[in-house]
Amino acid sequence: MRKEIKFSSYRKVPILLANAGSPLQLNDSSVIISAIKTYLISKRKSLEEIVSFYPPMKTVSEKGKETFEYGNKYWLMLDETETKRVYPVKEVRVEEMKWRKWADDWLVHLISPNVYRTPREALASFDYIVREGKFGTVEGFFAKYMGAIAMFFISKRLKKRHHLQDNVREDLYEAVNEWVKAVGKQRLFMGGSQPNLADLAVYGVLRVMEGLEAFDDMMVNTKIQPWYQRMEEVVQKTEFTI
Ligand SMILES: N[C@@H](CCC(=O)N[C@@H](CS)C(=O)NCC(=O)O)C(=O)O
Repeated sequence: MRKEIKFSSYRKVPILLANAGSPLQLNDSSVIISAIKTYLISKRKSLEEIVSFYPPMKTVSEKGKETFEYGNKYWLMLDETETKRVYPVKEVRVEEMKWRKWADDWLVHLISPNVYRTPREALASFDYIVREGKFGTVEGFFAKYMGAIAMFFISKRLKKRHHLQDNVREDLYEAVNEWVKAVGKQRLFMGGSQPNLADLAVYGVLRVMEGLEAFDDMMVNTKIQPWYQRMEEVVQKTEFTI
């Protein structure tokens, strides 16, 4: 909730607070992932040092709206030996970056127009949000109905802003099939026998829709299911190899 992130000048979630000697705040899911992954590979570097490699860049629009973008956000800060170990060939690193960016710049924008597509779907989405969130009974009731109505209309604006097709499901189906094609038949994940950060980014976006009509439609109408199931198994085991 907004009141829970009052302490922060960065107004979006996720935010990661790390107790790294002095408290440290990391913003933006891709920066968080790049920083943690760098930290796990290169234990010599402190988290403070790593975070300094992802500088925030603030832009202020004509209307005075502030937005943050972060430098190097898909780049892991590795030395030569670490790079050779994690990315035996350069193409693997380039491919991972390309698809992480694709997940952030395109795939993620398909969620809202799809899960708030109709008033019924918008209500189902908010029913889920309210059930999972920390809402009181009255607060939850209002959040559900007001939220669903607001997001139904906002999602139409987002649909226009990101140039989605009239039938927003089509964009979702095309996107996930494009992803499945990029992974190909020769490997289990884009990362090979284990997921890489591109697999993780795509899984993270799609997982948000679980339990909703958009997710079920996607499972039935695309080729994503086998890869998604493999991801689910690996993530549940929490056995990521570094
Ligand atoms: N690129 C950012 C996007 C963060 C983002 O847009 N978060 C949404 C929720 S998923 C949010 O906090 N929106 C509130 C707002 O924009 O005021 C990331 O991946 O972390």
